[in-house]
Amino acid sequence: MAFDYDSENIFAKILRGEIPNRTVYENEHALAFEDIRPQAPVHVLVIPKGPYMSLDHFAQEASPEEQAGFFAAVGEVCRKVDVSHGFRAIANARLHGVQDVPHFHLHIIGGAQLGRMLP
Ligand code: IU
Repeated sequence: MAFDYDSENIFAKILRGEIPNRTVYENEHALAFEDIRPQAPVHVLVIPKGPYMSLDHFAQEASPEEQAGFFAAVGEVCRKVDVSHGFRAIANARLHGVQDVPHFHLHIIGGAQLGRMLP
């Protein structure tokens, strides 16, 4: 499918420094920050710095360097926050995935026992 990135989305504004965020970790290719409406004691969003709207867009079109930088950031976030007992990583995509912000983000959720998602 053709991906149509909207550069006025809120995470693009965060990346441009137009809106503040509570940064957990940053490298050349990714930014990780605290979710403003945390669903658990740990709720961090990791986003690529490039204009990718969803996980499939990022996986199909980001360069190997961007993808490596993104996953390095995920690793650093997991080192920094308390997810020693485990966590959940979620990427909602588009309409059926109930994605609200159209810039790819991985939710890292943990710090407490989570409920089972799938039967
Ligand atoms: P979703 O995966 O697109 O459905 O989730 C978007 C998340 O972005 C959601 O958890 C919001 O609380 C979060 N968020 C944020 O951290 N800062 C913002 O300014 C906005 C949304 I708007």
